[in-house]
Amino acid sequence: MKKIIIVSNRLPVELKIENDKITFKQSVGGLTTGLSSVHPKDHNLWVGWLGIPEQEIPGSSLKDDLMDEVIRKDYIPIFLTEEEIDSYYYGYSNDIIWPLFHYFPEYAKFNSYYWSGYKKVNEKFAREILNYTDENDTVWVHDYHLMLLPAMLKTQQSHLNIGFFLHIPFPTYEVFRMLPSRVEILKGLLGTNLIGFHTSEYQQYFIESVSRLLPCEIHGNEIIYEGHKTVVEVFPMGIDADEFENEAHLQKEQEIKPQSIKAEIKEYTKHSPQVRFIISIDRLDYSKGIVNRLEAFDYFLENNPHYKEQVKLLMLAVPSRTCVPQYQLLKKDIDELVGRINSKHATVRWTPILYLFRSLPFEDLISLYTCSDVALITPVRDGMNLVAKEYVMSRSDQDGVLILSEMAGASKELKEAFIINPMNYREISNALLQALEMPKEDQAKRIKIMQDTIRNNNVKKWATNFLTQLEGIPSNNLQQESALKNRKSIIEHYEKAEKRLILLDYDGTLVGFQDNPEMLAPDKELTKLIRTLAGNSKNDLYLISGRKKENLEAWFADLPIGLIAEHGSFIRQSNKDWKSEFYGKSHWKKKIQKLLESYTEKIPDSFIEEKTHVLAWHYRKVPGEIGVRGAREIVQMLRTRTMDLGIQVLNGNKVIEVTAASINKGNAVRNLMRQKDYDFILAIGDDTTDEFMFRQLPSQAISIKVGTAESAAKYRLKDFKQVRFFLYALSEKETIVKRIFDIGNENKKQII
Ligand code: ADQ
Repeated sequence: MKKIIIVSNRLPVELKIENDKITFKQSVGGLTTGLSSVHPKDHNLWVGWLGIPEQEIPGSSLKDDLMDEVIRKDYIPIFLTEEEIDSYYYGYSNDIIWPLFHYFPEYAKFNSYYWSGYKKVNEKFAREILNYTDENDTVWVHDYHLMLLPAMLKTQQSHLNIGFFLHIPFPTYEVFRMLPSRVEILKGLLGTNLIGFHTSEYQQYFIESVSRLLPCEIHGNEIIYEGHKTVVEVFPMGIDADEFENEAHLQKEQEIKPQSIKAEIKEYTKHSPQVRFIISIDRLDYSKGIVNRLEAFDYFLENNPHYKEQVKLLMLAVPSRTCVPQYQLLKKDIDELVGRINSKHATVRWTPILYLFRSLPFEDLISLYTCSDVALITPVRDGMNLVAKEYVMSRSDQDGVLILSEMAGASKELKEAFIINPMNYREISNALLQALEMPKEDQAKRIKIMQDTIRNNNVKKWATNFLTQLEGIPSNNLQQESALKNRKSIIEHYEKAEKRLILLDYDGTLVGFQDNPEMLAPDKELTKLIRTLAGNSKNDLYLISGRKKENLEAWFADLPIGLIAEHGSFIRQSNKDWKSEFYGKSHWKKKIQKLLESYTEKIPDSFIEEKTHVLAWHYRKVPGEIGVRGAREIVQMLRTRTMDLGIQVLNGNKVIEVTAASINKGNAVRNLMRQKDYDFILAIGDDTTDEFMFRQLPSQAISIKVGTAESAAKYRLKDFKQVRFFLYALSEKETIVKRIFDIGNENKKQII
């Protein structure tokens, strides 16, 4: 039976060791609730660290007891030493990735000790997980601590279905590129079949970083890297909406428990009934914008003195990473700032800020949410921010106002909040004023819409959506086998045949890509290879390309081969004249030329190439995303606005080509196949235009896709070097191949 293995840095348990006795209790939280329909259930497992150093777990019998207890609950603990915790957790995860991904590069302490610890612990997780996995299991890895793990698992067990969710922001390329180990991190993540982010911005930033740093193909939200496809999707995480709603209702009806926060609030409001509360809750972290919030509140009081003694900021800061100097410093700054603001505005009866530095039980949290007229949530960066959603769901009377930073992922969903820039304290102060003065009906309108949004995408749905999509993606998602691996049987077929048709694309198939394709004339080795293949009287060899006929003729006229130019518009049999295969008119060109020109004007370094029956817009010299975005727009416009022109759009490698709809390599090949009764047909190509050719071939033909994009071809080869090796293997005995390429065993392995 297939099982699901959840992996996160921490197991959702809290361990306590007292008097040589270990107790542990289930910790509650968004992730645990979200995954409660997955774990514990059906032998599914959850793998993670127990949260304390291995050295602190006394005695081996106690450790065995712990293991028994934990495993009985389908948890698999990872034991980490103090050194590992220091380098992997406090170091690489929290001192490099956390600050960098939250746009605090100045706090990132890049060093190789952290990096080697991170790799070591990711490997430790991989080793342990592989002890429990069967071939088609699903593994769902969570968060930034384990970004190398997916590829580590995939290399060992390619049939695993691996998903990854990042709970924090993925930064823009300009920030991500600072990471010294950026390429390794991306490669690690691309071991997954599905990666999830909270927002479409993080998704796009990730895709852009991959496109800039790795040689891969990107089709929309799919990345194909080294023969493996990763789908990149958006899954905004929700909360357990019912739980917050129910607890808030319950507290309204229940008697107030003595000594609870609610009792204290009631006591306070008895003496100061006019005071309205503004709530803020977060872990004490520099990404949460606590200082900005305090300064904005100070500004608000200064500029709205009539609100003195009328409002109180309830600021709950949960201790976090308290042994890290950075956080100790932040705590000191906040303590001082709270003191300064309180002393500046306080009266005998009133202090403006009630500051709690501690964690609170769930019921107390709800009491704070329900007693507060406004929630002031101002992170300078936040992956999602669940507190915003929790506040909204706890407002069972459908009142209250949410002020939310535009830098929190939640702002993309909660559009009825006051969305503010956390760096602009005037804007925050204005929002606060408007929130405090908003009529109840307006509050209700906004809260209701937000409650529906949150209910409709609760955390259980989030988990189900992710897993359903992950399970729908085949684990080994690019199925074709290497043509080299199958060359023995292909050669046998070739040798038996008497009439062979060989169709070879040129750019990207026989030669690599370059910024200046004019320079890609065939080298001596290639000319020799083509001559050898074409010299065999049983072979009809054609080069089939999108290039102009003049270009192909200049390079290949002397060889005994056929040439097909402009995607099939022209054909030239060996030693004969060119013949046009297309008799229509290209009256569409003027209109398309205009449209393409509007893009060459906007996008520097892009250019138009005019061929007889083709117009091409090239963007290979345009840096990064700009070209890709332009190409996307052009394709979209051409597809929607020029439907009546009878043209087609070919989306090639850094080029968009427009031709008459009836011109394509497939039609050209169909005509060729009619010439003779071929008993061996081989077609090799790398581009989307070659797919037309693959689709026209009979089922016994050998079709080979070069590269990793999806294809109708039967086999695959990695690059033009492999193509050349394969063609030599076809035309010569393999010993000769090795001699020609001077391939020792080691080099051969590299090529293959
Ligand atoms: P966090 O940075 O921890 O999570 P957040 O999303 O706000 O941030 O979640 C905090 C959780 O802790 C909330 O569920 C809240 O109720 C709870 N909490 C806060 N203060 C508490 C207190 N005093 N006592 C008890 N509980 C308290 C990371 C990312 C976020 C992302 C989440 C989920 O940094 O951006 O939203 O993961 O993906």
